[in-house]
Amino acid sequence: MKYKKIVVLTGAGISAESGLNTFRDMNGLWNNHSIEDVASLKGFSQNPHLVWKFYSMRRREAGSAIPNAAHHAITASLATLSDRGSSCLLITQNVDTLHERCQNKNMRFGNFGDPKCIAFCALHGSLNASDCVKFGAVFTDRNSYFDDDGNADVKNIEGLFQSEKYPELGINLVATSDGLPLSPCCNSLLRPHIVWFGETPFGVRECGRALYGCDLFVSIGTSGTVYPASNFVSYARDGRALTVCINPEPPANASHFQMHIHGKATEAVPNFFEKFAF
Ligand code: BJW
Repeated sequence: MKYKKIVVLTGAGISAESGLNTFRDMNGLWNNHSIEDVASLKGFSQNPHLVWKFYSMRRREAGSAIPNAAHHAITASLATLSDRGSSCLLITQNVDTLHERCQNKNMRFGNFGDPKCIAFCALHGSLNASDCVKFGAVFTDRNSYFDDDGNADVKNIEGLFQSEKYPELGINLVATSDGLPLSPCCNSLLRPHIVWFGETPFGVRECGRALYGCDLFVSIGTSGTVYPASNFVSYARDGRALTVCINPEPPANASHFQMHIHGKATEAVPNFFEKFAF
């Protein structure tokens, strides 16, 4: 086995061929609002309707997308490498849950350090959950609260939230009359379970530890512009890993990589794992 400790990082580009826009495709703008306006706590505090309209649209788009050949190749390759004794970590900046949907009965994602599985970290959160703004309780929630025209869309809302902490509890949905979802625990607003600018990403400490100790780091479909993910390549290099970048164009942090594969994810990723990683 060539590589014993492997870390793969993905960004929006891996889901482009599943039909989901990258942030660069959106030109950093959504409906004349900057991404920072809809992806910050300040933006949410100033205009929760705007933010929920944006994430309702994102939930609908991600819900109808399906994983592509690149998502499947990563899962299958890391599962094989893990079966053969390598320790593997998949970190995604994406919130679209397409990696998670590649799990099957032979291969499930696990936590950091779980033996015989692929460790998985959704660094920037997930579109499939919401948080209570007051207590931080996390609820499974795939609802789209506003339709394409920006109107409150309460008729299709699932009437039940599930708390990951208390899965046995069925909790009835409450929403304000103008469509904003309220937390089942205390009636405060719910917010999307997303890491916004200025907030601490999930699992950074564990990711850092894995990056310093890895011998292969592969970055796929990310522009290398958003910290801390943009620095992961440097952590891996400090630990003397081979660093590989798969992207159609050089990302902002290109100079930190030793190997560049220029191409689209659905072609370049399966090729890379087939020819190089085993
Ligand atoms: C293809 C392809 C194909 C196309 N195949 N590829 C100044 C002020 C305030 C803050 C900062 C500041 N300077 C730095 C900061 C920190 C800030 C930051 O980095 N800001 C920069 C914009 C400057 N970062 C943070 O605030 C982060 N938190 C933080 O730093 O906390 C402190 C801390 C750190 C560590 C430990 C403890 C504490 C939080 C960042 C949260 C980012 N959130 C977002 C939005 C939420 C998610 C959502 O709504 O979806 O996450 S921003 C957005 O960017 C999203 C993405 O996950 C992220 C990365 O984007 P990505 O994936 O790279 O997409 P694109 O579009 O940029 O690139 C796509 C690439 O694909 C391109 O290269 C294409 O070529 C390629 N591509 N088609 C393969 N077919």
